[in-house]
Amino acid sequence: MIIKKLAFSGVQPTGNLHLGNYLGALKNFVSLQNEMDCIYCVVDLHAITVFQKPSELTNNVLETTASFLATGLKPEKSIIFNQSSVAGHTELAWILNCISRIGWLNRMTQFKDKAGSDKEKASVGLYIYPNLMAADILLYKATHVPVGADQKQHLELSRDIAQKFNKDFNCENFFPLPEPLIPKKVSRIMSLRDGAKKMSKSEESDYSRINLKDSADEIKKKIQKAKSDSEPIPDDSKILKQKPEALNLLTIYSEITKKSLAQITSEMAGKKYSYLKENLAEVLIEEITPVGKEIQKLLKDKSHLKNILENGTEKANIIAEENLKIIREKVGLI
Ligand code: AQP
Repeated sequence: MIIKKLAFSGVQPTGNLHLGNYLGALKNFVSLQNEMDCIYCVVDLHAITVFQKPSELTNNVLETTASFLATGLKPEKSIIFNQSSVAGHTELAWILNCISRIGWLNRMTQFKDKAGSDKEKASVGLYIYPNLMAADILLYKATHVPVGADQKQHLELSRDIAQKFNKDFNCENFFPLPEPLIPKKVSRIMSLRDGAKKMSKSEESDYSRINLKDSADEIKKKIQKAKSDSEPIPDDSKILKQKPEALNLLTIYSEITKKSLAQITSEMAGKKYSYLKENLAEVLIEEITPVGKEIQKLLKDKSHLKNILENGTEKANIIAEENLKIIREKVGLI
């Protein structure tokens, strides 16, 4: 049986998109457009698993859409829409809630991280979020999912759920087992303040991340203040691995300049981090500020952004309804 390749991925509208989202996900989204059909979703229902101010959420949905377009997603090539506008996501999520096992969800590390020490106070939505993510992917029978490394475990759960559905309803290969597409070098960009934490929208300190909308001055300041190391840059990769903040800066530099990490470290070995930071700020400003300017420009015409989402919703809904009709039959729902 020939299965048509289809990519699906989502981004939460929880604030400014940052360099981690850009290198770990968005750049991959853009290049996949030339390889297969793609569906990209602003996952607003995932965002509300943690309280969002309603007016901020609305703005963030449009800003995430603008960020998709500014980084190179094309509505003529990819379906771009927001999750809550296609009701099939929540319907399938309910069905999958009944397939997924509590023991599987108990193993999800992102819930443990996000819920913090008082899990009793976390929303039920946050706990079952990975089932909704499985529904997002399986609703379109997606075969490939471009994501950062932090989503790997959720993707594995989606595969387990797909497999159990196929087995329970005796329909081998009905849901393809979605493959994660995780960029090797930049699968997890770390915080500029703490090399043990990933760069994140919800991290309190804005100095922990480079936002796509940051000005040249802000980028420069954040890179200058980024945690590095008091020793000069080592040429030994074993030493570098023990210095996560320094490794993070060199990895970002290597990705943006498209040179290998080995080449960068041998060029910079023995130099102070201030030298790397100067060069890094320069290449980041060149790469990121045009994206930020394009986001600002697109945000001036909100009705254009809403139109793009509406058109995408129409297209996504057709595929979702076709698939859901069969899913309902398989489950025995009339
Ligand atoms: N630091 C990162 N490095 C590499 N990839 C990353 N991604 C996120 N952070 C990094 C990838 O970006 C895509 C969209 O992520 P998301 O915004 O939907 O959710 P998230 O992973 O929870 O991102 P944040 O920034 O940490 O958001 P908040 O703070 O709201 O939870 C995903 O493919 C993700 O892997």
